[in-house]
Amino acid sequence: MRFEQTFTNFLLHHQEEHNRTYNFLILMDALFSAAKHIEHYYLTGALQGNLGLADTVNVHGEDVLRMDQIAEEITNHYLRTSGRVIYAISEESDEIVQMNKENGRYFVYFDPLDGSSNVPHSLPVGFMFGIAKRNLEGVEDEHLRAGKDYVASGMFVIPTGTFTLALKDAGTWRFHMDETMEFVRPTRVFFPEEAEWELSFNSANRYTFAEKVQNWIQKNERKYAFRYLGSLAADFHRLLSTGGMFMYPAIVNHPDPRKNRPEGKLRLMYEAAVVAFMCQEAGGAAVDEMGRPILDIQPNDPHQRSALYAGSKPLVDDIARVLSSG
Ligand code: AHM
Ligand code: MG
Repeated sequence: MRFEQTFTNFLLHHQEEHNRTYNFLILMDALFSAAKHIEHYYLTGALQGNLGLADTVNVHGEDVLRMDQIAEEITNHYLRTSGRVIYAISEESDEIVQMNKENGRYFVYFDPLDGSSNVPHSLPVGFMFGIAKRNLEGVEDEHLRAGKDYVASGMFVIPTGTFTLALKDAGTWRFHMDETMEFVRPTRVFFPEEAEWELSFNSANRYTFAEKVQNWIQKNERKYAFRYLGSLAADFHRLLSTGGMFMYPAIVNHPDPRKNRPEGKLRLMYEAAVVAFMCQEAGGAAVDEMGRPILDIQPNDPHQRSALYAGSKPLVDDIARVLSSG
């Protein structure tokens, strides 16, 4: 018979090797329970009528889908009952979601269903999260953490049964769901050397990007294949295997100036920094519209946005030089 190493076994060994507690395992168990339930509701969503609108708008003024609400409720339930979370920040909640102020150990920043335009089609979406730990040496002031202070970040690509987790100073790892819905076969991932690198961005927006970004695209795009699913987790999942660069630049030249997004579209704490942390642990890099490392950006607002350029280091370094030049 052939047996696969389970995620729990992998993490148990990791924690013991580094003389850590089992609290992180309990937190991960909560995230797995949430992901499996979201996966179930998504797989059955078309037949149950759960892939449509919920008749409300979120904190960002965007239409909320029924699945957004379901995924949010599920995740908050499992995080809260784990007893390990001080508070959570979710794309779907304006307010910080208070959980266990006294005895919690972690802060969790999450987007339970990222890539909303794919939902009506049952195509891949992401459940993305970043995790930071409370100050164990002194008073905890509960400030918003920059990506460099995360201890882990990860993403489930739903409903594909794949999961990727980056652990601080211990790599980015990929897992697959087996026939019992267990995540198994830890496989370390690194961005590959240039071979079949891909570029991934919404090409319909290209004339709305800053001129220097448009010039960079024009100069470089013919060297690479182009892929875009419109779901950050799914697009980034693919890039981790092929190498290349995902971009969501600032929108600064829209013909309708009201539609400009000079600060970018993606959310820093539970989208951009989550990807940037996985990039770093896989040997890649991620920067914002100024060419600054995403992991260095100190959030002032839980729902702050950022432009994102993430992927293979030589490509990201190249565009960072362009972005940071006058
Ligand atoms: P969402 O949180 O509303 O789903 O938006 C985030 C998503 C990302 O997953 C994806 O990379 C991007 O927005 C797609 O945007 P666009 O449709 O403008 O290409
Ligand atoms: Mg999102």
